[in-house]
Amino acid sequence: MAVQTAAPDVPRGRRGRRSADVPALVAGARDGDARSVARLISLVEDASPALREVAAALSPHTGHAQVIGLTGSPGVGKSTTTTALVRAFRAAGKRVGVLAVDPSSPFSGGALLGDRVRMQDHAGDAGVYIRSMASRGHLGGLAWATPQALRVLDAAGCDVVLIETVGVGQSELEIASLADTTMVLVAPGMGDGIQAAKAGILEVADLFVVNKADRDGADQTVRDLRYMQSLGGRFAEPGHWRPPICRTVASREADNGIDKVLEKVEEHRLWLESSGEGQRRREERAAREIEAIALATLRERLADVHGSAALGSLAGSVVAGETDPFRAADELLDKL
Ligand SMILES: Nc1nc2c(ncn2[C@@H]2O[C@H](COP(=O)(O)OP(=O)(O)OP(=O)(O)O)[C@@H](O)[C@H]2O)c(=O)[nH]1
Ligand SMILES: [Mg+2]
Repeated sequence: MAVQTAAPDVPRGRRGRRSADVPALVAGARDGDARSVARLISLVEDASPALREVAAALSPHTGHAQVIGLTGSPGVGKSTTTTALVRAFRAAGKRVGVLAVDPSSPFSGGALLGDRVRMQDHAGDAGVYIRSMASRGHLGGLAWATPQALRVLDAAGCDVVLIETVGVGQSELEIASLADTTMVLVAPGMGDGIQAAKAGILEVADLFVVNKADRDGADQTVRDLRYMQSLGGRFAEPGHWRPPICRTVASREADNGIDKVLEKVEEHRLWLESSGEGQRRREERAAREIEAIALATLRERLADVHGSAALGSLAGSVVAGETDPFRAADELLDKL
């Protein structure tokens, strides 16, 4: 893939102040220029003034990528599995984007740095784009920034985008819900199955992957998952997708079970298409995105000088008993 553009890269920390040549960046990204992709992601995740222009320029080129989410407890093997999947998709000639999202980490080092090191496998391959995202510094949070980064990778021509996120709480579930297909990884002996059920992760799984199947207890973990599935859930409805359970040893180069995972992902993709569920999920995703943007905009307006002055005077009226907080809220919304 030719490296094409000469778009200037703005140093982090001063982003957004210098104006970006958005059309050139989008053209560069579509030509596979990694620096243009990086710059576009920075512009969207930092909510730069160019954000709207970027979003408008990207939208005609989106809707192509197959989005696959990987979630699970820390250390279960998400990055290793991601690396194995990237290898498999590359072997099939696909362009691949990877978003490694770490909602729990306020720092940019630690686990993410580890991810980057392991991902060096793919360094220098122009058909792979890898980006780590941590919660620090994002105006609207990761739940807001991740779909925007996804759009950039989609528009840049990625056939597949893999999103890795640690499964520990609600925001991860939101991020997982960005995916067309969500894989929940568990490992033997980690008590993951039970934890997963608690976290509601069972509900988001389209596919279970019992990784580290080379360890003792893999059979038991599979049985635990089957048992939990037998208790019901959305997949108990007729015609609904029943999440298959695959075993992998992601750390092995060959005979690692990844082929089976890919097979199941493809089956799920076909089911999404034939059942209409794929379209439904994409629309729901877009609806949430619109809602998040609208709410962020409202919050911004509330915080600006005009909004906070109005809020202050209404608060006075409520304290004085001249109005109630519900009427005051209506008035505030009218003023905005
Ligand atoms: N025995 C065995 N070890 C594995 C397997 N897959 C991954 N590992 C090892 O497990 C450790 C954690 O793997 P990662 O891929 O970093 O796990 P992760 O889920 O991405 O971890 P975090 O991003 O920190 O949550 C590494 O030392 C891997 O080499 C496997 O199938 N079998
Ligand atoms: Mg990882």
